[in-house]
Amino acid sequence: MLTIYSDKHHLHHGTELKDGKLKPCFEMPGRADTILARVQKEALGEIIAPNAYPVSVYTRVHSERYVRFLESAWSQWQAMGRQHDALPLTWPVRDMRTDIEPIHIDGKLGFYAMDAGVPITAGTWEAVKSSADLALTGADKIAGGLPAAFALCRPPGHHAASEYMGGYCYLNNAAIAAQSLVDQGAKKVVVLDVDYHHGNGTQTIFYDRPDVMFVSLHGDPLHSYPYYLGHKDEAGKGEGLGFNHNYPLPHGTDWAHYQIALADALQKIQAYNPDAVVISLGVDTFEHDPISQFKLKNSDYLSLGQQIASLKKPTLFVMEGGYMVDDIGINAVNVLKGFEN
Ligand code: Q9C
Ligand code: ZN
Repeated sequence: MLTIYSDKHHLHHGTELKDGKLKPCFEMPGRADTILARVQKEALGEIIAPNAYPVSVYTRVHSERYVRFLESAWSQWQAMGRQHDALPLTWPVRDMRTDIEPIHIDGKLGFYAMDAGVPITAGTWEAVKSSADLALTGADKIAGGLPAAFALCRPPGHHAASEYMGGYCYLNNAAIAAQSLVDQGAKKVVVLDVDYHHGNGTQTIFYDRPDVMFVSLHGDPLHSYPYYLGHKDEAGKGEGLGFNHNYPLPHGTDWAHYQIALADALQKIQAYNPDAVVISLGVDTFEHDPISQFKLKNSDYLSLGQQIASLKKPTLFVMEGGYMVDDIGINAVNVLKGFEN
């Protein structure tokens, strides 16, 4: 399988507020390095660099002012005389004004964020842009007739919506790629999200659309981040009603239980009969993931790949989460190997 990768992700490494403490993000450069090393070790296939795309491709799913904010946040933060990572600390909750964008950078950070897990540093924008470009390059390959490709994205994207960042995500790489496939002629695209966390950003972006179906298996939001979205009754709205499918699963879910939900999800996807499938590939469903609560084993990821292949659709894999750095290379590449066998 073709892999698309760039070293630019090294430009992004920051801190998050976790358990009441400022800590290095679990989402760290070593993650993509480990996955790349495994791609090479397993001789998965050719590895290419991404093309560069204009901001106008990102604004197909993100608002213009949000993308401009991401681009300029670090310089605005620095202009305040601050040198450490930019993090939000105030949010507009229920009954406050969200129709007026604050001018102060602290106001802007909370306005465009859902949590304090999205540090902005000197190199963040360049890394974020490169990550989206990996997914777009993959989408171009699929649109050009390649049956499958792997965009080794970092930072991840599925928690980012049209106008907010969160959970280590800034631009929604999978959504940008899915939209690119539509813009290149696909009539129907599915985003299947197998990251442990619900892909709230992707769901929200496509919630009222019938041409991009979102399907997600994830930790029940009653107990797991992102907490405020990802319930079973979220089915889409307007024209998009019936084109959103959530499978919230309990703590401790192992492959035996996971595959039952997966089979149901794949059946819905097959019935929809998409022109292409984008997989939001998180491997934080692993039994030893440090921040998640499922119990998948190394070999289960081969089965996951096989199951995805049974759809027999052009498939773009977009890397999302997975934090057991020693094993994420094995698990991500197992999905890709399982898909190809
Ligand atoms: N620090 C992905 O797997 N943790 N994101 C709490 C506040 C959030 C995980 C956030 C975990 C986000 C792409
Ligand atoms: Zn995740």
